[in-house]
Amino acid sequence: MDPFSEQITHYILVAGPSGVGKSSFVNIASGSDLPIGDDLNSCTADVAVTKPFQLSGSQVQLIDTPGFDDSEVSDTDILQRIALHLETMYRQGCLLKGILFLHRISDVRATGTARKSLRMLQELCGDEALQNLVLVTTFWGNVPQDVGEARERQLVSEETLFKPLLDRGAKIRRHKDTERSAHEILQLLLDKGRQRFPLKIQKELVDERKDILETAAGIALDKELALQAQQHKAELERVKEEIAQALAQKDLESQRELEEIEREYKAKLKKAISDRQTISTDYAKKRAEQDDSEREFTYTPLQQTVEIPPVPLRGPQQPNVDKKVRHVAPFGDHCNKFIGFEHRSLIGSSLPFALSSLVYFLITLIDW
Ligand SMILES: Nc1nc2c(ncn2[C@@H]2O[C@H](COP(=O)(O)OP(=O)(O)O)[C@@H](O)[C@H]2O)c(=O)[nH]1
Ligand SMILES: [Mg+2]
Repeated sequence: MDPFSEQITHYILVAGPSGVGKSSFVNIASGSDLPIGDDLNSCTADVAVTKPFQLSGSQVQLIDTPGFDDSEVSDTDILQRIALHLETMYRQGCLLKGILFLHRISDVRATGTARKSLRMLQELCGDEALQNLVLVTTFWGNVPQDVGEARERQLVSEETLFKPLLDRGAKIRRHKDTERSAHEILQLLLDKGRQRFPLKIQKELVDERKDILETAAGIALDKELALQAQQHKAELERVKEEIAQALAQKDLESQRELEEIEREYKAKLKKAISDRQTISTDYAKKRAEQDDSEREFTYTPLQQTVEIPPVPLRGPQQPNVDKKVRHVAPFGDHCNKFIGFEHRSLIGSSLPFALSSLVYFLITLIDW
């Protein structure tokens, strides 16, 4: 039994790829007015928290997140934004009551993006928190019922889709795009006996003081970026060959078009390489900026107040070391872990990553 379940706000994270209906779900459930896909500047580029609302005697706030496939914002940026929010929340003594992962049943088959989002979710959550995960299928109105049901059967039985999550305690529900349906889904997570767990990334960043690139989600994303860089390089090689052919045939028009494509691939490759190199320092910078500014959102203060030392240092961006964070923590064990902070420099955990990134960069340059 969760001893704090009666007194606090229940925070529920809503995740999934772009366009699956996360912001729509959040709006319909909470009466909020977050921008959705049809609006101008549609995408939820940042994490957004709704105002509190009441649901069957509980106070709830939903946390809307951007998808790992935003056309404007890179995956590394998305990971940093979500991680920073989760880290801040944990430092402020709050645990999520649950997580929703939305999936569009109208998709003919699970896209690469859906699979990537699911992988990232697993790395962010870890196994324990999967007990508080609901996999929510949306867009049921866009498919015949029997087709939707067949796709649902595939989702629950496939090892690379929902099966491993369901095996570890996650649930699956259909969202009918109504307030009632959204509330029924949330209700599943609000059960008073349901224990709250820290997410894996929260424990990694706060308790274990890992660099973001050392976290399971950071490692998964790094692999993804390495793969992307490899693909861009292969594409670049192919375009170079085509340019050579166009030159030999004196086909000026094709040559110009191909050179334009070549420039695009070069830019993509450069971005994939630099994203891998800068994720740690960018995250430290974002964290320091947040500490130095008024926080956009503060999680509900809980019972016990303790002083904790500031965020541990990593990389060259050094937050103000004298600053004390006023921290309110409800869960004894974690409070004790918070108190044990000390600073670490780049020569702790980040050096191997910095070196491997440098080597990778040099190899890529030579190849290129
Ligand atoms: N047909 C249908 N459309 C939906 C549903 N949920 C969201 N939409 C639409 O899908 C688009 C993207 O929704 P949005 O909530 O912004 O998705 P997000 O990117 O995951 O936050 C918008 O045009 C919504 O109106 C649903 O359950 N059924
Ligand atoms: Mg959205």
